[in-house]
Amino acid sequence: MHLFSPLTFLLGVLALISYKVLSSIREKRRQSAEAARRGCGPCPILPKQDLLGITQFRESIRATRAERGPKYVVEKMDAMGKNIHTVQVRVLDYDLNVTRDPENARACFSSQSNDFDIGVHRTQSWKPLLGVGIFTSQGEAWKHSRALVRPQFTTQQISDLDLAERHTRDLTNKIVAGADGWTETMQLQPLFYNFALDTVTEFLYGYSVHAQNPNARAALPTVRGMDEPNLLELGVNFDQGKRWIEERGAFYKWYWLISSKDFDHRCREIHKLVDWFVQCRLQGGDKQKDPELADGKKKFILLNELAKETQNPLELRNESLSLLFAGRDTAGALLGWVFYFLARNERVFNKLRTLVLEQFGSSPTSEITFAQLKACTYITHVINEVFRVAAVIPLNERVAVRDTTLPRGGGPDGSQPIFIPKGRQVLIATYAMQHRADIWGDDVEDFVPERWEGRKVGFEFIPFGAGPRSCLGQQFSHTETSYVIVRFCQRFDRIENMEEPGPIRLCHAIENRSGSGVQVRLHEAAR
Ligand code: HEM
Ligand SMILES: *[C@@H]1O[C@H](CO)[C@@H](O)[C@H](O)[C@H]1NC(C)=O
Ligand SMILES: *[C@@H]1O[C@H](CO)[C@@H](O)[C@H](O)[C@H]1NC(C)=O
Ligand SMILES: CC(=O)N[C@H]1CO[C@H](CO)[C@@H](O)[C@@H]1O
Repeated sequence: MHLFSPLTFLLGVLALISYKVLSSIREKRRQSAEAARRGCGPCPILPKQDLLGITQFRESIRATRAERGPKYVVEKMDAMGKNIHTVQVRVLDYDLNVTRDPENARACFSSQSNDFDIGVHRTQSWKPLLGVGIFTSQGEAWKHSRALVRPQFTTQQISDLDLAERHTRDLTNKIVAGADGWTETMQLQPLFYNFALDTVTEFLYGYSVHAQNPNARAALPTVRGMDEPNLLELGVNFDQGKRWIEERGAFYKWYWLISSKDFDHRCREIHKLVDWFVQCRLQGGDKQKDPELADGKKKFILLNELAKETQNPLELRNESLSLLFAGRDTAGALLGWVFYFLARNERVFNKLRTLVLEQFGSSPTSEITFAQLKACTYITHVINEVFRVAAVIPLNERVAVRDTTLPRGGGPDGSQPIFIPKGRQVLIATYAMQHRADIWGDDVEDFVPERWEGRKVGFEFIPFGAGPRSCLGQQFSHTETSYVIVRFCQRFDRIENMEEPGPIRLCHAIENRSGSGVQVRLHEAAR
């Protein structure tokens, strides 16, 4: 007997469709009643070129591939009006709100608001690689992770300049000048990614993968039940794994359409390697000695501190992977952008170099202290300006965990609040916010570190996020970046852009780097 004849099937489908339509109408009604009750005004909607919103979807993917994704967002908003800062976008049947209004960003991020959390799409697209850790969890699970990880980022632990010194030395050793003092034309970007990977793996696990200098790698201890890992593969597997995650992220709620054997393979390999670090720690107990420590100083290793709190190998894997992910490519991309702009702004480079030599001396082996790095405000202004113009993370997101409002963007002049129903995703377009002439002035597109003198910033500049989920690695990355800047300025007195002129290419992954890398040649200072 057939339980489902074609007719019952058809009736079933019809019933389902009418149910969907009805409940969607009911939900729309509920939302407008709720919006009216809260005194919300309507918010501008990006004009749809077609009924389904397919054009929008195609356009945005095309802009991303052409390495101008963040600029595309600015243009779309400008096209609706220079003073329109919050819009609604419809991608297929998925509604999004996009904002470049600092007040709305404040509402999404600030600790007063419990109405927003990170979206479930982020968790779902990243989970196969990262597991569930501080970067991917929500609600109570996130609170647990944050409480576990946060104490490890105290000033004393992140100001270990020895770590920065050793890896910066490996970095500058890669740069060799000829007889006339000039290097060949070089691509700096991969060097910075390797530098960042080396630093963060040593900080987290106590073992650098030494991507910059494989000869420096010491023999690894034996770990019962595990093969010796190939540390060098970590960077490659991470890059490839991340490409899959990006792909999944770009498909919003259809992330699950993207899956592949290669992705599974990358995840497995990464987990195997991290599990080796974890087992090494768990089996070695407190007696685990770090093989790279020569001078008897006790080195801070984040995994060791976590292991005092939990012995669950999966938790140790998940939490440390979140940190590896958060800390590697962001730091590499930032360094790339710093030298991208220095190579194009001779005045800024010369001023920076003069100040660095004044404060740190001209010898590339001079001692550098944490206090000195903090005191050199021009370095901070340069880094801020790099963040502003290039936006290492050009887009952030939050999802409403309950019906709520954003304070601005509604009504004819955009001054009324707007209604955000539970589950709605809000994209916070940080790049767009940092390119608003009404906030930054008419020279908004120029690279001018001086604009930071005496400037107080609010939510219009949040390169590290803000509020309860703000970046834990901010100080760590500032120290690392400043350190590299100082050593470069001491060693080189000129940096020349070797790339053909052309528009800035914003290769937007999760973090964003220059699409054409950083092609320069450097001139060694005379000694
Ligand atoms: C240039 C370097 C960096 C940039 C631009 C950056 C940016 C960010 C941003 C924007 C967020 C917030 C994400 C959100 O709102 O959902 C974040 C979170 C985070 N970052 Fe960074 N980051 C950098 C370096 C680092 C480093 C070096 C580490 C660690 C070693 C790190 C660890 C974290 C962690 C753990 C979080 C998650 C915090 C939470 O959700 O509670 N970051 N970062
Ligand atoms: C977001 O979109 C909804 C409709 O999908 C609209 O009612 C609301 O006003 C928009 N809010 C923002 C912040 O754009
Ligand atoms: C770690 O992440 C994996 C997914 O990769 C998940 O199955 C597991 O439950 C997580 N474990 C802990 C303790 O966080
Ligand atoms: C780290 C890095 O550069 N990631 C990716 C940036 O985006 C390009 C193109 O989408 C990828 O090729 C990179 O792997």
